[in-house]
Amino acid sequence: MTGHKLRAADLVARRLYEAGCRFAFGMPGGEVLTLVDALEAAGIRFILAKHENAAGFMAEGVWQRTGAFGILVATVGPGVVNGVNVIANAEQDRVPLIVLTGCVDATEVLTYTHQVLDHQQVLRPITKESFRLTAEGADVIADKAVAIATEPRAGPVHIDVPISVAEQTVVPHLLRRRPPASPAVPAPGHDLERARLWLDEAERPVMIVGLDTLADDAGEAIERFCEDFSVPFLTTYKAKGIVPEEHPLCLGAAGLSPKADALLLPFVRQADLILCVGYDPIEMRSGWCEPWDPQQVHVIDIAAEANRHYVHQAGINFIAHTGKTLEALGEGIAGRATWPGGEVEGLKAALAGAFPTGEAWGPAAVIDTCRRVLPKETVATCDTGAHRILLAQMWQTCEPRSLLQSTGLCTMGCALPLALGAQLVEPERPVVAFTGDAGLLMVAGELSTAAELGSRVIVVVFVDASLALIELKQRQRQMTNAGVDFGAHDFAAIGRAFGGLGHTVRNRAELEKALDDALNAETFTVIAAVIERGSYDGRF
Ligand SMILES: Cc1ncc(C[n+]2csc(CCOP(=O)(O)OP(=O)(O)O)c2C)c(N)n1
Repeated sequence: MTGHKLRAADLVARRLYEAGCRFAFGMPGGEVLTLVDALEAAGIRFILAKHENAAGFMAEGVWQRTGAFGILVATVGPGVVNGVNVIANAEQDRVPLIVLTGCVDATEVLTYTHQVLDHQQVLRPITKESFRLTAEGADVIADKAVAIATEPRAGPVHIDVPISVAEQTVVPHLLRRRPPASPAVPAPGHDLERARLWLDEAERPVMIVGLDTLADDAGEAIERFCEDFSVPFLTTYKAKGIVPEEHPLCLGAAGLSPKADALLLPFVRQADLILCVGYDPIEMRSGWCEPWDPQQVHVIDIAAEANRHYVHQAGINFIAHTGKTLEALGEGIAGRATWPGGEVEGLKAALAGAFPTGEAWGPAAVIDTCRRVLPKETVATCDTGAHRILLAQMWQTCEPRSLLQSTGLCTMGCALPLALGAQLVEPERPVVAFTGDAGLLMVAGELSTAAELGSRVIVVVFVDASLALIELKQRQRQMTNAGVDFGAHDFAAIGRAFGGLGHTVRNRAELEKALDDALNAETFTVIAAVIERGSYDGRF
């Protein structure tokens, strides 16, 4: 198909629009102005963030809630390197992200050095692919970038766009489009038959559900399989809610909590069949390294990619769609009662006891109060730190992608921008960002973006004037207190300074009132929940 000529930047923008994108985030410099112009012309709204890193998390928030991958725009030199953290996050957290950067033309670079660095060399180790746009190849590069970013496991793809190439006009090659691949299912044969036999024999099966299942939309298949074969399941933090967590077979989430691991790992080690379903161990801490002996127990691994991590091993590995594979495994096999000693009920009771909700005040009381007051359909985001470990264990979700966080890279500074992205595409849904005080200080400038977007995000800050998680580790190692405590600031006033509401709360009743006000507010709200230093001790 031929057509009239377009700028190369327009071809990229049109492909991204065709793929469903309606928002791009970033901070422009002169080198990306043509790109911004092309995105807007294609129907993709460009939103100015106050830091490229936050821009990338806003893009992720949009993707998590709409399925349309995000776009990060960064300008030459400082703009690109400011985005490194969120691009690495997209790679480790399996987030599809198109990174558009502006660069100086190859010929100019021969006699010009200001701000010039090799963007591709910086970003290659943390992207699935890095392209340098050519005018004639613009359409194909855009299509390849979309395909590579979105195919499992998803991740970031970089397109470096030389200034003059963006402007060059070319005829599009619209026929060079690659449709997404059909889901893979296990081929009939020895492995499938053996796996079915193991399922048929299992008396103590357990399932570990991970993030590939989100991409596969496998929630219903998992729920049916677990019910049919009485399989208790635990999830990683990212997979929380893939089956509503109130399900009687749900053992909650595993990830960063030693307390939870101390209960979950021994249970998993008692199993006679372990089903790893879309389980990507990048989310897990060291307790989950070689947690079982595959010679001693039947382990079936169903994942989007071959096991190159060697964090655990399985007797049978399927690289396939998780939901379809469970269907193939279970076909024609009769279910049976499992775990005859009441181990599942015992474990659930022990887990509930490990994370009590009854304290008068403190971080667990903040989480418990928020969970009770905020509507069930609330989307929550969470930053990195002590508060997240507790929250990821305590915050029950009833749908997938409703607790957003950085679980692979585990970076600070993600909760507020993730929430802004999520709220942008679902303005009617309550969105709450939980963050430590240091994490909020990293991205406080985005409260300005919250105001500009008219966002009604609720930001709950755990204020203890401390890097609680690191302070705890320092103390546990009997080291001198150094570099982990900082000033107590008036976060409510900071919220008000940016045009939102601000509340400081010191007990459950004040928090309830502040949440009620926030739910009815026309602006964003910052709720500063003041807790004691050291109040996470023994909590997770
Ligand atoms: C960008 C980044 N820098 C440093 C760290 C290491 N780190 C992990 S948790 C943490 C403390 C966070 O403090 P705060 O936001 O106050 O949360 P809290 O631990 O008090 O809940 C730090 C510094 C990180 N994960 N990410």
